[in-house]
Amino acid sequence: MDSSMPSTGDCLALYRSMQRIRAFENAAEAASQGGVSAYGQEAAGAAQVRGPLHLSTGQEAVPAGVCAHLQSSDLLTSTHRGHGHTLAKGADLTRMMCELFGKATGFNGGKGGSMHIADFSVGMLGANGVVAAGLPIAVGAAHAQKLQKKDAITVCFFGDGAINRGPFLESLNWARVYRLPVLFVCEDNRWSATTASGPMTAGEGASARAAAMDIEATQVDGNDVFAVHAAAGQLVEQVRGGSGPRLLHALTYRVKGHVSVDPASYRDPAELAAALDTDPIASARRRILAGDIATASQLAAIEGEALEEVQEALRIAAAAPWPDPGAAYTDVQSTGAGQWI
Ligand SMILES: Cc1ncc(C[n+]2csc(CCOP(=O)(O)OP(=O)(O)O)c2C)c(N)n1
Repeated sequence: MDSSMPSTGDCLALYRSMQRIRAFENAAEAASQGGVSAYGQEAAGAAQVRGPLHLSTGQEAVPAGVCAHLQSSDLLTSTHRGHGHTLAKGADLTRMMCELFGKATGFNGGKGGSMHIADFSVGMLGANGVVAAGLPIAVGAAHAQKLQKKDAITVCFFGDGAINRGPFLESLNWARVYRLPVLFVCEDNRWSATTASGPMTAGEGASARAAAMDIEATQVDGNDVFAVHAAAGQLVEQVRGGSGPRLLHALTYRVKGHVSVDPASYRDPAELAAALDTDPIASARRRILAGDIATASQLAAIEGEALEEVQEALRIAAAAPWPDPGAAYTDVQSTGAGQWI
């Protein structure tokens, strides 16, 4: 077996994790268009998911490889592109689909949608529509873990665009000064909405900025799930052991547009074509087969299970009840009184 690969069980678990994320997002995208999924299954009727979705297609190896090392007591903050983080952290796939459908059985009772999904029961503290806003939340959570002398750690996902915002600097500084148990994970997909990140970023990017604050950083091919798994394993172990913060800089690529309704006509088709050659699921499949770790039919079965699970989630979400109209007046804060209603 290729020595850079983990055990058979871990290889297949990573493959399954990526397939579940891909299947979920393909189905959610189809449901948002009222169309047909990439697999030919009908998402009946008009759009069942209202509003555009930020899809992480092509980036699945990063959450799969990192979250494989986490327990449900560990905490995680996410971004606007958070379906993969949420699933890899162990949140319920069907409840996430219900949330996208706006149904009462969703994680936020249908009020949050894709960009506000949270599941505290598995340590998923929330997606976040504000770029870089997850960083200070993660650092606060990690500070609480340290004060409470917990073994748990916090993982903080953010994009390459987020490193050009102030909260990145503030959060890394605070985490280093207090030696907090936090792993920062930069998912560098080379784009910040419609702007290429490279020309907008001074210096060498996330790893160099971490180094400037005395935070050890590792750069990894974020489309190689086995490399992400190995690198994240080392960093998680260090952070759990009391090293203080670490940063993982994962180089990947955003295959779809910024949102599901964005055709991304601003980018060079050759760039996309090159990126598709390094698709993390196809690459993992090739390596698993070449290493005789599993057969093609075993991998097909894993993919089939993921597709079935998602189809069942679509059925449940479609049949689930809408929130009671009265619920619109709950979970709101009276700004004058500072009280939750
Ligand atoms: C503070 C803030 N500024 C601008 C936006 C608009 N916006 C949403 S996503 C995005 C790009 C973020 O790029 P990156 O952090 O690399 O994440 P990616 O979308 O590539 O996953 C921008 C500018 C926002 N949501 N929040």
